[in-house]
Amino acid sequence: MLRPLRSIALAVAVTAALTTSVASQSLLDRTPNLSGGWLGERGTLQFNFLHRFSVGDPPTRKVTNTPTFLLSYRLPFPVVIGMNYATSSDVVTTPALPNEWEAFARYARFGAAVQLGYNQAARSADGELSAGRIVGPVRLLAVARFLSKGYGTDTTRYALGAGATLKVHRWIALAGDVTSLFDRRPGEKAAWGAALQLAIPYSPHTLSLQVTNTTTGTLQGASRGVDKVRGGFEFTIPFTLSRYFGRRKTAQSGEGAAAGGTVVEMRAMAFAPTRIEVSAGTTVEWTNRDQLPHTITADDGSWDSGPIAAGATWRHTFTAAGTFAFHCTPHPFMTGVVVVK
Ligand SMILES: [Cu+2]
Repeated sequence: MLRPLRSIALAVAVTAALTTSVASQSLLDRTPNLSGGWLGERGTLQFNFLHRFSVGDPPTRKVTNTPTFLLSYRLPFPVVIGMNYATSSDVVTTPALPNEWEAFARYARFGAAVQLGYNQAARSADGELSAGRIVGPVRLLAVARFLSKGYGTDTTRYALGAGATLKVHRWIALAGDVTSLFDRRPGEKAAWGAALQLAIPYSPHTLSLQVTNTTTGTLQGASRGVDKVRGGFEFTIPFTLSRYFGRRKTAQSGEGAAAGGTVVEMRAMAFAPTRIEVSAGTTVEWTNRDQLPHTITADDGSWDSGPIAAGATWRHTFTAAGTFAFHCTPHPFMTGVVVVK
């Protein structure tokens, strides 16, 4: 009992000393079986789907799909709440429960994250401590997990895992991980995963093409390897709720955000600054610093730049006072606001 606790405390101390936080939810920052301690962007609803496929024994060689769906929401403070739902789960085999739910909350600070949750299939309170450190193009990850009722038994189980991502390009990373339960039982293998992680250029989505010997994406599922290799993919979809409901994001973005500034840049799929304040009669100038066209489109449709080519500039004169929210039509997550006084 004490030995695993000591090991976990050691792992946490080591990983906490190596901290770098990653706010975004990008598969380029994590591996198939480690969360990487992500939170997602503030006010963002995250929907990820993970599908893993295995081929059964002859003669039928039935293909089984084990999907895990993640829905999570990043709160205004550094906490994400979420749930995983998986089918064809093997976390609990007796009684046969093919469906698995896990609800969790994760808090991250200084590059380390604490996750606590409840796995309904195993009737288990599960937790994870994770930490990451970025060293050049490499992100190192480590986790320590406890499962109060591992795999539906009355036994508390512990696991330690480590992994790394290697960014080989702005949009491409390689990822791998190994996680092991303490005192593995017959049939329980060390869990491993290897993946090609891809960002979909000029979109907020990322895609993972992976092989692993785990089944579901919950803490229990990701901690135990089985005697079967699965191939699969994961896809991440963030929804910026503030875009659809109520208040717009109005954060100042530093340079160029000084009062009276009339120049906005479109850079890395975002407006900078996202908010400017001008007096009536002012001409605001938008310059596209990206390699693809953007638009400046009033949310109420009252004006629209049409496509602004890479490197081009578009101007609009604001004659009346008011608050004018705008977005980019092809990239609706790009939003900004002009306040005319
Ligand atoms: Cu755009």
